[in-house]
Amino acid sequence: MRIPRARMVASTVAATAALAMIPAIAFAQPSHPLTAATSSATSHTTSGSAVPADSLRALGAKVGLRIGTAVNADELASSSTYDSITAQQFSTVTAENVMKWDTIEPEQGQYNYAPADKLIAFAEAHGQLVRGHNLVWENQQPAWFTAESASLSADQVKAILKQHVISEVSHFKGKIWQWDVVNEPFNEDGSFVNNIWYQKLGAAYITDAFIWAHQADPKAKLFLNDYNLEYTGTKSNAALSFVQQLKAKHVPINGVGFETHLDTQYGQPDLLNNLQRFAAAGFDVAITEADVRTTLPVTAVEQTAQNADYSLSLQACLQVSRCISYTVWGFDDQFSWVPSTFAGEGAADIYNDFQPKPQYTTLQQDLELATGSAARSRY
Ligand code: 9MR
Repeated sequence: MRIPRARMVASTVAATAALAMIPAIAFAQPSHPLTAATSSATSHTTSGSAVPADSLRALGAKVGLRIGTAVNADELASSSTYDSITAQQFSTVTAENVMKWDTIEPEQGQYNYAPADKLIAFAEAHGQLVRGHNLVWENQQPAWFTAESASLSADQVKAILKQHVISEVSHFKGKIWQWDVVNEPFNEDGSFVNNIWYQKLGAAYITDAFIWAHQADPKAKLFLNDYNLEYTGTKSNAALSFVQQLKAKHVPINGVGFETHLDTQYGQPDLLNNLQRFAAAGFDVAITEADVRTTLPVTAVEQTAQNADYSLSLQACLQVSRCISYTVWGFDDQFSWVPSTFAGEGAADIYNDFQPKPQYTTLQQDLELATGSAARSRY
């Protein structure tokens, strides 16, 4: 699923050509009132539970950076330890799965918002902002759609996509800080993923999704989210070129999410350079799915490499004022997506069995060191 750097090849033709068809539409770039509303909740969450002064969220608040986690809805509903770590350590949460389309609309026209609504209620109770993940992706589509999609006309596919985006964004209107509107649209060679949306609609599906999301919640920050943008190369070059062209056409895109699923065997990315160049182009940026997997069992050498990768990603974000959140893709190895995807790899998270690992201490220390520098306005 994550593709080694060595396999990347060059071609950005499709990404560039597709933009020629985008109409010019004027949209304001919104800020979000939720940001200011919860910015001072550092010693207590709004529900009154204590936030330790040395927690990631409290230390992040001191330097103006929200620290987040993806949340497993089943654990949130069943484990008080999971809940208290989520509340105490993080100031933003992302639904790991329950805002994806297959959960939201399991039968056409029948909506299942309850699991995501519970997460939002949890976030509101604990003074956290919510990253909405995600609206348009080739994975985790409902079975009713995948069963019929190939036989649908372009107009039918477009109507279904519009209905989905507008329905979901409208339901959560005012409650989402950042939306991952389009998820993982690029191949490693810079071309567009040939998903059903691209097959039927071309790259216009991306433009339309941002426009519809903005219409449904004009104050949400709208993101394009992808992996391997951390590395300077064909994929990140194509993504930068594409989002710049969207912005030039006044398509309402605010930010770019860098997933940052790292693996010690592939070496370190030049993430800082990439955050900087997207920020310089006028985009908010965010680390949206950080984890660092390695081959099991973890040796001392690999542990050191994992710590270094976490440190690199956090420090890169800290150095870019438009990097508005640093989110780990789950905090505990018990619930990580990694072992079932990469045989023999794991230990990617900052806790195991609800105990903080050296990776946690690394993030904590980096945030503590950063408190010596001036807090930024992004919080
Ligand atoms: O962590 C998610 C896992 O529980 C799901 O089974 C998987 C299905 O596609 O998606 C995982 O999350 C992905 C995220 O939504 C997008 N970026 C890659 C993440 C890891 O695969």
